[in-house]
Amino acid sequence: MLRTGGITSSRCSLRTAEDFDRLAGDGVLGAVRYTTGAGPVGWEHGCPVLPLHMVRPGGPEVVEVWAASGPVRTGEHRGLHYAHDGEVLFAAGHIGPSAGCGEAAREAYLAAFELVDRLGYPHLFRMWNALEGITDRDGRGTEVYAEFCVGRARAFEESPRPMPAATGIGALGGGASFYFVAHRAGRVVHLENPLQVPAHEYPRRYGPRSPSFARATWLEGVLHVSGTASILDDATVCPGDVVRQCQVTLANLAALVGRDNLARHGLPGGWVLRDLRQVKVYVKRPEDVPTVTRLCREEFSRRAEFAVFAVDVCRPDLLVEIEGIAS
Ligand code: 3EB
Repeated sequence: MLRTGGITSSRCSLRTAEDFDRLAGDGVLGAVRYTTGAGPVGWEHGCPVLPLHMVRPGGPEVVEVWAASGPVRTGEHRGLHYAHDGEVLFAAGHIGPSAGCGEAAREAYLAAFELVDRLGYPHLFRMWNALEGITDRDGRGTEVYAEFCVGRARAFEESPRPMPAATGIGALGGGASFYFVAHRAGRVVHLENPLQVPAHEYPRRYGPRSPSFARATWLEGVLHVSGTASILDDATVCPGDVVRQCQVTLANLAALVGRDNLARHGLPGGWVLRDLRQVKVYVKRPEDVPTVTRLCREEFSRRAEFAVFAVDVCRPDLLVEIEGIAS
């Protein structure tokens, strides 16, 4: 059964496809299928479900399920499918083809901002962006990810608000999609990492507009950790070396979730890597999956929910990206 406790217990869990189908929508706010093909956002058992093409043929589908804490209301708004329960709003949308997705990303983000404002869930606390061909270049040499960052930055400029924790990651198909969760009333604090330049302050050499996200977002005792990679200050370190990139990434995560960094942001408590209760790992080269899995297994708890996807990462020289939830 899904736990549908208050906001202090995290609402999101990783399930098998069979497990999710068995729920038949009971207690579900929304879900994301990390699956073998792309498709439109749809309704399943009355819940919004976003398919992301992240799994290769024959691989197991993973379903990220967001639990509802009470009666759910659903709707559609400018291409977004959403559900809310009075505490949390879950919404997902297909941005469109990823080549030249800047303007579509701007519109999708502005639609998202309008939705959270209108429904009264102003505290965006976590966003995910999946981009097919994320490191591909268009006819004029502009990278898909750079183009996406331009549109997203414009939306935050036109409708200013704090930037939440996020993931920006490759997908095997399906163009550009995104999903997010927003909270009605809880205390939300966005965190940076002392070992990294804030992403929104990255210098121009990484793209005309820097990425709009925080390194983590704390919501009432739950820490949502952004996709984290082998970046120190703003630079990729250990290019070509997946073991060392994984170690740097783990050290970045430890610094981000640790007591010192929480205190720096005026927050109580703190965590070590073994405390993370959910971990999602993205590995650029499929052949590196066993190595990265082994290194992660040594650091994270056996009890943590754990999923690994072989998909591209946003910089050509980044081999691994890891996100998670601590509570
Ligand atoms: C980085 O730290 C690695 O563009 O939303 C991580 C998390 C990354 C989110 C995003 C990108 C994003 O810059 C990439």
